[in-house]
Amino acid sequence: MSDKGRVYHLEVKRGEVANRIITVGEHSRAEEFAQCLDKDAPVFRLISKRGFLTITGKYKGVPISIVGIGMGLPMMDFFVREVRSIVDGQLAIIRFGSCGSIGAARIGSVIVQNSAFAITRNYNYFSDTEDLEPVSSDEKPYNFSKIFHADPELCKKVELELIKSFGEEHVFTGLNATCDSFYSSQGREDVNFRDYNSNLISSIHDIYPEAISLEMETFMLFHLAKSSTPLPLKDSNSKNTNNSNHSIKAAAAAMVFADRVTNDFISSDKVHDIQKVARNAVLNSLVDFDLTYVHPDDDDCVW
Ligand code: R1P
Ligand code: URA
Repeated sequence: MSDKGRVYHLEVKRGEVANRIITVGEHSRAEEFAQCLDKDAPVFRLISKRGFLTITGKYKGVPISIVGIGMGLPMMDFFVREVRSIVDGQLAIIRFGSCGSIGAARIGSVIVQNSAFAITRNYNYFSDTEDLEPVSSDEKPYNFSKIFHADPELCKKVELELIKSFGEEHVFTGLNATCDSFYSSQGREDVNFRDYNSNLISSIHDIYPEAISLEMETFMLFHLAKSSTPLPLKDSNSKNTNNSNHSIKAAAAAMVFADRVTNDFISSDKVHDIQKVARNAVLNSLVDFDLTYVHPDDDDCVW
């Protein structure tokens, strides 16, 4: 943190980020969400040198932030940890991203990711590789983590709002795989590299038959929410440290851009059509969610 109280990569300080946050990958998606902010309240905007875009304003009178973080697990880690360090009280974070579908959802549908596991390249496996075949070893080329869950209440709100906006037939809910590459660990074959991933999607179905989407950030959000230090309980004698008291509540949904079953890819016109409908649904679920304690409204806040 700088001597002015700004965190290193997002460059925001206390009072510039609200307790309720939508996080997206692209800046243009963040700006599309920002068009819904109340017109009669001030809007704060900051792009950091490292490419994080933070927009803070009000939606239906409630302070919210929209943060564009770019792509991948480390960017989610920077965002969650740095924001956590400068906001008092509980955080509700909804990721609205894009994904590939490995199940019944076709392009243009929306997937509510109620849980996630990580698929990471096992570097050790590749260190054993000689010429074209890996040396026989017990290692597997990709590691699959355990499953981490969204906050059930926030997740349900997101699901219900999306169903209200898109209709039940276009909204799917299920397990997501967060991958450390768009290519190798999502099972995209590339003649330029020996990735040993031709069976990856069938391995996912063997290990987690309920997995329906692939993307690159949601697992880290759920994992950090679960790892977040519980807020002090109002009743200080209670030993309850269960999930309900975690300082970060998280949920996620994603538009299906790539259909990995039919090999279709979405057009940019369709993306805008979905975002225009989804943004209000996601924002409504965020402002409707109760938080136990929020950053106090004071003169240092941008809202
Ligand atoms: C890959 O194209 C990117 O799209 C998905 C993946 O998670 C990855 O970040 O999400 P966003 O659309 O939010 O960036
Ligand atoms: N984002 C991903 O990570 N994968 C896809 O296939 C589409 C969007």
